[in-house]
Parts: sequence; C-alpha cells; structure tokens
Amino acid sequence: MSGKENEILFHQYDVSPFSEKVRTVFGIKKLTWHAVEEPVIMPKPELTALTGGYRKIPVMQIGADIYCDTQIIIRELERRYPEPPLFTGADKGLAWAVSMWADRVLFQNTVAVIFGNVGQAIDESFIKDREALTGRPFDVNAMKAAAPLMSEQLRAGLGWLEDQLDDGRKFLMGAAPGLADAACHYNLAFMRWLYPDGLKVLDALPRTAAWEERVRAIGHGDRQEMGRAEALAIAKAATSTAKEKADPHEPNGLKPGDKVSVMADDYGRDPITGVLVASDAQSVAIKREAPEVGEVVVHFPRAGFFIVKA
Ligand SMILES: N[C@@H](CCC(=O)N[C@@H](CS)C(=O)NCC(=O)O)C(=O)O
Repeated sequence: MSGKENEILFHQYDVSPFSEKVRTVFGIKKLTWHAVEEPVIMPKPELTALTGGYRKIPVMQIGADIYCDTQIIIRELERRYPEPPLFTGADKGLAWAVSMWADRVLFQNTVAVIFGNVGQAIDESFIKDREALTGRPFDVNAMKAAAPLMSEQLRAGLGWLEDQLDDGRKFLMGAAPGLADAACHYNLAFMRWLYPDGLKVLDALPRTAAWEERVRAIGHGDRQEMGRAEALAIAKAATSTAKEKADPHEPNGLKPGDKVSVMADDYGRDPITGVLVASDAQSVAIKREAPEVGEVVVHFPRAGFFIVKA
C-alpha cells in the first residue's frame, strides 16, 4: 500500500478546458488533489496503460479505479464528497443535460470561434494529432471562414445563460455554484486563455460577464503535483474498490463477467476492452490488466459511450 490509494490523482494539462470543468468542481468542494501532467498530444504511454487505450483528458485515478470522461469523474466526486452538493435540488437531472449541451454544442461553438481566429498560429504536430483524434481534417481556412457564423451561434448560447441569470441569482441554478456552472464556465475560460478578444461578446451580456468572474473566483481547491511514474505505482499497489453489480434493466443483457469493449460515440473512439464488473443506466465499469499498472477497474459514463460485446 502506498498510503495514497484514496487520494485524487487527476491526469490533466493546464490548457485543457474539460479539465477546467473538474478543477472548478474541486474548487466548489474544496478538495485536495494531485495534478498529474499528461502530454497535450500522443503518445501518452502512462495514461493509456492506466485506461487501456482511452487517450482523452482528463482522467481521474483513485488507487486502482480509473475514471474516464468528466461526466463519470464528477458523478464519482459527488458520490465520495457529497458536501457541498453540486445540485440545488431542482436541477438534479437538468444540470446533467445542461452539462452535455455545454460539452457538445457550446464547446463546438467556442472551439470554432477560437481556432477560426488563432488557428494560423497552431503548430503542425498539434494539427496532425487532432486530425487523428477526430478522423477529420483540421482545416484552418475552413475554420476561419466559419468563425463569423459560429460567433453568432456562441452569442445565442451565451444569451441563454444571460436569461437564466435574469432574476439576479448568483449562479445558473440558484444561490450556490454547481455542475451547470462548472460546465458552462470552462468554455469561457478556454476563450480567455487562447483568444481573449472573443470575450467581447460578454460586453452585451453583463450578468454572464459577472457570473464568469464569480465562477473563476471559486478557484481549484488545494492543488498538489505528482509525477506520472508515482501515479502508476499507486495503481499497481492498490486494489479497486468497485463492487460487482448486475443491472436487471440492462437493455442489451450485459452482465458481470462479459467481455466488452467501450468507446466514445463522438471523437477519440479508441475501444477499451475488459471484463464487465458493474453497470447501470449512468455508468459502466470494466476490469483489465497491464504489466505497468496491475489489475485496474476503468469506469465510463453511459451517455456518450457505446458498449459492445467483445
Ligand atoms: N467527453 C470528454 C471530452 C474530453 C476532451 O475532449 N478532452 C480534450 C482536452 S480538453 C482532449 O482529450 N483532447 C485530446 C487530447 O488531449 O489528447 C470529457 O467530458 O471528458
């Protein structure tokens, strides 16, 4: 045992917007966590040894349990550290839906505006890596041409935040910050880091501008640093705490012991294969082994992921 098998190890890099979503959650819950810095482009040998092939950022590790995708990371943080809650009570389902909208629609609008304006400055190795990730050309000229149209989409989406804040509430769902805030905010953080001029859209959205500052002021909790080799050693020394669980309502009859592959339904579709340990409507956990990490259990959300029998 390493003594650190219950600590939060967060595989991330600083300019990762999806990592920022979780860092805000660490801030809301005032958690102590260890940042494990991962490369921005492939290869990421330590990360893929832990996940079995999933390469996206962030990934959370607690001992030998590995959580892939911000949705399952945040669900697990809420389960382990329920106070203060990420939900006001009236938004328990809705905040997840808002988060999915922020990750898919608002994020694509934000990315289009950022890269449509600063795409020229991106280096070739990054472009090649993201083409492999998405399976589509990273066409800077097309992005530049689309940027004006996408800025209208972005303004419309941010306008919904402005409407939501209309009654003077401090955060999107009420008086306290939660999941919806963390999810919408990281898009503006990404803009602030890479293309601050894009924030001029907030000049006409004063409540959203003030809200952005409020969410930024929450901070990231207590951040410590850890090297990748130490994180792998912690996984190897630890045992997963996941319990076997069969779901009688599993639509396609999946059950513990089945060999399955899990893959994202959008980009970065590398399949991760293992033996099913537990599943329900919102999560799936699979067991796998690799020499660098021993036996680990890798957890994924269900929304946004496909599971097939391997
Ligand atoms: N659905 C994923 C999306 C994660 C994502 O797209 N992350 C970006 C970085 S913010 C990524 O992995 N890009 C490719 C890379 O870093 O290799 C989540 O919620 O965690």
